[in-house]
Amino acid sequence: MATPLEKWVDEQARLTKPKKIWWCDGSEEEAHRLIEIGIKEERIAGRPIFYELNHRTFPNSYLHRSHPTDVARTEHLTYICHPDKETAGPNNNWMAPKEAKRILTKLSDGCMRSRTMYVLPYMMGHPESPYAKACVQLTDSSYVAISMRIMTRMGKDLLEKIKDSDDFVKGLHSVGDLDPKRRFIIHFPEENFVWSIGSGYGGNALLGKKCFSLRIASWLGLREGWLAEHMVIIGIEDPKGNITYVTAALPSACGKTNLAMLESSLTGYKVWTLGDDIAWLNVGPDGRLWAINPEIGFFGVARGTSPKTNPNMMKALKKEKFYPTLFTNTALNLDTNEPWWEGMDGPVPNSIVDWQGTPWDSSQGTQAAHPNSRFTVSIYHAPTLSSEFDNPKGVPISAILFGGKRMHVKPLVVEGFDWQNSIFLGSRMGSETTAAATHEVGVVRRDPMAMLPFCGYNMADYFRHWLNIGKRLTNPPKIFSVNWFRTDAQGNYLWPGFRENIRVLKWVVDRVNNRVDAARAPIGLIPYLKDLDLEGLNISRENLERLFEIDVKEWQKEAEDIEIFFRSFGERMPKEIWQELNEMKEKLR
Ligand code: SAT
Ligand code: MN
Repeated sequence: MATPLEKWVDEQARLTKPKKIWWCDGSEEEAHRLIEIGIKEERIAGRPIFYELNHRTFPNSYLHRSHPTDVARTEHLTYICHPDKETAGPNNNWMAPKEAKRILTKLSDGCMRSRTMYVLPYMMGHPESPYAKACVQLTDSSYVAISMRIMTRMGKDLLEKIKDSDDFVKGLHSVGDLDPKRRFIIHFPEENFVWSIGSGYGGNALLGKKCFSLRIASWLGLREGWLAEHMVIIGIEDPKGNITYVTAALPSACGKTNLAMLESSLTGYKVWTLGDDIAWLNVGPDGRLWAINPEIGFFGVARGTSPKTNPNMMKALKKEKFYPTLFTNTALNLDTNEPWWEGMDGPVPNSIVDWQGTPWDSSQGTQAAHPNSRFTVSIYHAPTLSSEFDNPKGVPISAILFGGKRMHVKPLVVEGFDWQNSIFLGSRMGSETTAAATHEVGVVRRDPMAMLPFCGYNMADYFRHWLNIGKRLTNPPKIFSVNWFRTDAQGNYLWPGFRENIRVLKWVVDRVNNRVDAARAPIGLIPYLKDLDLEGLNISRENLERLFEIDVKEWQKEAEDIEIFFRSFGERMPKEIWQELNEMKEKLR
């Protein structure tokens, strides 16, 4: 008798019509075989899936070049198909589930013809964690199969676990013909099912990542009483050896990976890495908030990564390793056969092809590496990996940071007055858009808790859920907003960022431990400058004051913009959040 999994795979195969079905076991030999096939046999739009890179300097690393129109998440083609539109909310695209299935069925008919369907059994979360979820993705891309092996706990032992049960998260993925007109990333939260066609790009195609671990998981979290968040998880060790665990939500391509692996500029302080993208947060029996990272890899932005901005990542990328590491849409140094990107240290190499394989030189005025070029690398290669990473219980969180990229308006760091005010602080976040999704880059949009593209239901209900979680926390984390990106009148960054961000983290830890006071401003609590450790940092008093300046006129405009956003949620918006906005406006008067 066929198991529910076998039946499901069979049904999908009858629709998509692959030439063969390959049940992946997650082994190292299999990964090598898949890469070999990707180099020698498999083709997408006529080109190989992988190119071998210089294994002396970048051990076990491969380059992947995507279709030129398939370089980022496509939010306008991403849908959340709850039975009713209201549940999806104004923050999501919506279609009736039946209609979505009709469209997808048509597009998927025979979409894997002459291709292999890979069956990927994987776990999000440590297998011994009560929060872990069993998942199976089908895909016709070896790039996706290898990426999923790096990013998730993949293996055939999971098939043993699933056995006769129907309780696993399903993902059906095909690159289709890569035509954006026939591209859809569609979620069926009621069925724990994601169906994606027409893209091979990370966030559109690695269905365990944004699709399941954020969009579907956030919906599960609402019903089961937990949170799935777009957050870094780190441990901050102080000179006495005490470790404070912190999560930080920042929109895509705003420096989460650099923060997760921060190399401290303050002696005695050290940052330990637990995750760079996704945190699942649960209320523990002790009344604290506990975090696990459901992933085991990084899918980070390559451009700008260097020994200066992220020395620990450079070490991870060059480490001798068993897991493969993938580089996607970086440029290639033809002399050395190494990946290259703008912002990597050292002189521009002589002989370069760009992210599409076309000869390139810097006088062209074009970009060699795509702005959203990426690496996919195992977290076990991070020299900063926390010893708690594989603890199925996770780590207790003492502080949460909500961030965004704002050239103006927002101070370096602000603390919420209390839980309710802090949820307002998270919900009012805005950020300049980046190349991680296909849209105009650099315009400010509201991005509450950095979850706008990832919340799998109505965000008004999401704010309510955060408020409710707070009621169950007897020992809640303190909540802060951060902004590393404020500029002066000439557009120069006021704050050096990167390793110097430890100075902000240190203040956060001091606040958590009630070691320092803070000043009450209309928008929250801000540091007294004397409490910031600026030892050895070359920053003018003027710049420092600018970093914390609260311009009442700018903030009144900000409040208007926040209000317009909140209004889009109508009656569903929690009155507590309105109350906080009104109080802030009052204080700004
Ligand atoms: O492509 S992903 O969505 O996985 C990365 C990101 O945009 O955060
Ligand atoms: Mn992300």
